[in-house]
Amino acid sequence: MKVGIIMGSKSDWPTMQHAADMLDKFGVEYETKVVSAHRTPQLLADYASSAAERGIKVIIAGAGGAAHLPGMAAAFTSLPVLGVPVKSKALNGVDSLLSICQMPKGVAVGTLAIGDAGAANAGLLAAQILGCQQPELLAKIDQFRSEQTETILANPNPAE
Ligand code: RP5
Repeated sequence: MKVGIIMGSKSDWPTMQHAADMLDKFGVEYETKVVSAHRTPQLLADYASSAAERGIKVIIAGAGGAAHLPGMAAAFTSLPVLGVPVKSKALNGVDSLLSICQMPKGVAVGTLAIGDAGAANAGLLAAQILGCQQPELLAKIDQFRSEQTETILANPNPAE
C-alpha cells in the first residue's frame, strides 16, 4: 500500500471516496480505514506510528468539526500527511478547515480545500508526491491535466 486514507467516521466516506477515486484513476494503491482521534485514540497512535514500516508513503486524513485527526496523525509519523476538512453540519466545514490548517510550527500538515474538491485534490497531490520517484506516474498526471485542458478548450461556450 502506498497511500493510507483515514477518516474520523464512516460518515466521512462520501467525501473521502473522492480521494480514493483519484488514486484509482492513476493506479495508485491505497488502503481505507476509519481511525478517530478522539473515539479510537490508541488505534490512531498505532496506525500512524506503524504506517512507514508497513510501506505507506503518504497519509490522507479527513475529518470534520474539531478535526484533530490529521494533526495527531502527523504527530506520530514523519510521513507527509494531507488533511481534508470534511464539511460539517453546524459550520459548513470552516471549523474543520481551521482545525486542520492552523498547525503550530514544527509539525506540518498539508491542508486541502473543504469537502469533495479537497478530497479529490488530496488524492491528486498524493499521486504527485509519489510521482517524484516514479516518472511513469508523473506522466499519467500530465496526461490527466492535458485532457482537462483540452476538454475546456474544446467547449469554450458556457451556454452550450
Ligand atoms: C469527526 O466527527 C468525523 O471526522 C466526522 O466528520 C464528524 C462527525 O462524525 P459522526 O458523528 O458522523 O460519526 O470525528
